[in-house]
Amino acid sequence: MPHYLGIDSSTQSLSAVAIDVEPGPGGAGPAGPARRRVVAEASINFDQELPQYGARNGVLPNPDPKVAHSPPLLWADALDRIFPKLKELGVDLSRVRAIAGSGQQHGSVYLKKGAAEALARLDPARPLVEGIRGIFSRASSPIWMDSSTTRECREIEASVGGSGDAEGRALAKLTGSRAFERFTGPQIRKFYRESPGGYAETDRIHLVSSFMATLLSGTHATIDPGDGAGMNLMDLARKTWAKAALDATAPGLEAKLPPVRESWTVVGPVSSYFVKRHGLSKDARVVVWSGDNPCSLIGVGLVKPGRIAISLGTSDTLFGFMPAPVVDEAGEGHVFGAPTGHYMSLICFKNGSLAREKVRDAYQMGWREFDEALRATRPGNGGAVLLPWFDPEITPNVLEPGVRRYALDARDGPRNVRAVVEGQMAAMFLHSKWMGVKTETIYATGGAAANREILQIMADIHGAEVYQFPVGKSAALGAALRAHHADRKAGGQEPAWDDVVAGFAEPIRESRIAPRPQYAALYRDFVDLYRTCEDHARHRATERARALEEFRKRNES
Ligand code: XUL
Repeated sequence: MPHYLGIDSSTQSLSAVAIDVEPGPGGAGPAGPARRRVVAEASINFDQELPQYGARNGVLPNPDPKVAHSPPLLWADALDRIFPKLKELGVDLSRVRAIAGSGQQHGSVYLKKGAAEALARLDPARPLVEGIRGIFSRASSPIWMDSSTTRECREIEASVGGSGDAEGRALAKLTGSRAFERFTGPQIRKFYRESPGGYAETDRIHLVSSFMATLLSGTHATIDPGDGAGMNLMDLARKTWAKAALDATAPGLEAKLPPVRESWTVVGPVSSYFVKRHGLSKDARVVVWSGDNPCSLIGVGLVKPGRIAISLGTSDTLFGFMPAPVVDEAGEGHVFGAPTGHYMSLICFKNGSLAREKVRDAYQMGWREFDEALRATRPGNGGAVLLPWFDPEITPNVLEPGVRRYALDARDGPRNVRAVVEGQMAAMFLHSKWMGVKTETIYATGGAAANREILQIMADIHGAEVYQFPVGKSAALGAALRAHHADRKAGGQEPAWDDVVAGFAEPIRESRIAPRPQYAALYRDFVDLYRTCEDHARHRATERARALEEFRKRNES
């Protein structure tokens, strides 16, 4: 039976999921669940297994909290090391028919002329990193956690929309998002401004996704509309580079970018390095990689409208399938391409798992104690609110980090634990309103989705039922499913997405967590209170005090 491989290059780790799919009768028909299975899941944690790159939580320490870069060599090294791990787990790599991948979004990799030639000449007897040390025109890669490009954001928005367009509406309409600090275009502009020589020396700018596909295939890979939309450079409707955005960003940029191609594009066969070093078949196809969120959309089976997913990972994201783009023109949301050829809506919170971990660690707890704290405290926390802005926040846009506590004693561990989770869930509820979806069901994924106490709070605050998934690595699984889809397309079939995801990306029925009706009114008040605290942190003290009083009057006996 052929294997399909999905690899997820994320902020703190690189993971792989290998699946088996036996074609139905005639090769194209739907295959039942019995014929589909996950063969192996493997992971490399950067801090634990590759500390020599000096990153912490996958990011290079920097005195400026707004700057977040990672070493691209670290990602390449992890890619080289995942194949022996899969082999150890019994995966016969020669049976892999196609590999697709998922990358943390927005991060960029800068390569000199001759990079592809160097990749074609790699010596399979030596580790990958030894052969690619010289290909970079910029040693480190700005990643999605970087928030140091506010100036460039405003410049790009003004250039595309004119000086009257303070909210970046024109750019949002064109590219799916107003300018965001972490997006690739503003990052490229900053590099061009601060290091014009380095920019001139750069022959190709890749996303994390297209860089990894380039390593695997030994040829410059294309970018798909899912990840391309996270750059503030792609015309969302046409799925091509947008001239106005390119011109606003840096001179000569188009020549440095790989072209945008559909999410099922086959980049080429796997390079001879991976064939000889790791025993992959020389016919194995490398499929264009996409962003982690577009891949997760597939990994949780969102190939039709009507449901949303929440991913609790390094970043927390909330996303849903969209048949046609509806852009949040002046807001905080994004529209990306979906790997099905449609669209997806998304909001992203930077203070996700790292914020939960910071609170856990501050009170010397493990996850068990964290859960106990959630069980021991009351819904609504007596009106205590914590704004979890340990790092600069993306949603809402908060550039000066700092945790804010309202009616909450910093020494009270259990209530702080509840406050961080309730705060995160309230923020998701509030800031997803623009999507206009009445959420009845949420698919939960990402590491923290294993935690049912957290999911209960999610269900209660959103007033929606929540489901878990058998495969936690939804981005890597989604990539494996994309590999399968692209392989069938390349073989002349027209696989239906429903069929592609069937038997894999299905929630566990028995995992259903229902919202508790007795807390519905309380959490409505809590969300209001949370909103006023957010506003207060942005200077609206009076309303917050009134809302707290109101909350207590109604909910405290
Ligand atoms: C999405 C975003 C993050 C990264 C890292 O816009 O910035 O979710 O993709 O996972």
